[in-house]
Amino acid sequence: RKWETIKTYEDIFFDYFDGIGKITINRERYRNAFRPTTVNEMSDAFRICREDQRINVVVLTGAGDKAFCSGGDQTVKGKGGYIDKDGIPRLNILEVQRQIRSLPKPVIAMVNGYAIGGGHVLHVVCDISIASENAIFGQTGPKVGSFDAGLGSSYLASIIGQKKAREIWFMCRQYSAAEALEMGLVNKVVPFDQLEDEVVAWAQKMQEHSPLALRMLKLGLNAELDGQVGLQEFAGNATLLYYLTEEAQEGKNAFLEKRKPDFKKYPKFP
Ligand code: 2NE
Repeated sequence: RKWETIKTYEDIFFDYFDGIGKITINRERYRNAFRPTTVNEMSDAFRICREDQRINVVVLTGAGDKAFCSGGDQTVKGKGGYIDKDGIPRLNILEVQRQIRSLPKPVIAMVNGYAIGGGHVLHVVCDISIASENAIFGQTGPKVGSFDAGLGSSYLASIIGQKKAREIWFMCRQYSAAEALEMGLVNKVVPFDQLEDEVVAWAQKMQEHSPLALRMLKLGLNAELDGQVGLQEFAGNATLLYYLTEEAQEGKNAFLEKRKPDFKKYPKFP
């Protein structure tokens, strides 16, 4: 399989193959921990994934065979957040979480090792998680002076249940891929050397299906949990579909032609 580079960055790889955009955190030295630069680059790549007409499915992973992502880079954690070259503390990973959630295309976490801390949250917010047998899952926040009480907790609880989510956060234990599968935290576990093949097969299967149908399903599943913001996203997509109708075109055309619109001629769908 030949991945072609979409864009070159400092901390991530961003590649394309057969309708798939693959974002790889490339900081093996730190178990693929993210610093603000990493996060800015991920954010840029996710924005491109949203716009690029060739990309139907996005894959998020980490470089090497040890870690998917070990969360925020503790070596640059200062007062108020993670500090980058500009000296300003940031927690910009939350923006990437929101990007993954609202991206109108499926996002698959290809979990190739440790998914820990903020790295665990990243796989949680992806639509699908496929893990290798050596993957290990867990939160460490309360042990290292941090927490993610947002999607990292509430969405986690909606996936695996309140008791288990509280256990994961309060105990800060590590869980095997088999345990993750058992609790519904991942969709499938495969041997490490089959991981990418499996993920690509899932991505190809999804690409046989209607992109608009997948898009509306993702947004509907989000909307159930996301309150007014979920409704706003869902409604935005309903507007998109409405703009494709003759009925909506009539409104705009009548305005431009300075006449009264005639909406009566369009079919009603009971
Ligand atoms: C990931 C884990 C369990 C791996 O353990 P192991 O034994 O395989 O590797 P080791 O030796 O711990 O790590 C290898 C090198 O990577 C660095 C280590 O310090 C070590 O460096 P050297 O000793 O060789 O110099 N490294 C690993 N993770 C790092 C990190 N996150 N930041 C900086 N350097 C890191 C084990 O390494 C581990 O437990 N890592 C820390 C996990 C963690 O606590 N992450 C932060 C959670 S908080 C968070 O991510 C967060 C949040 O809570 C809310 C919002 C945003 C972020």
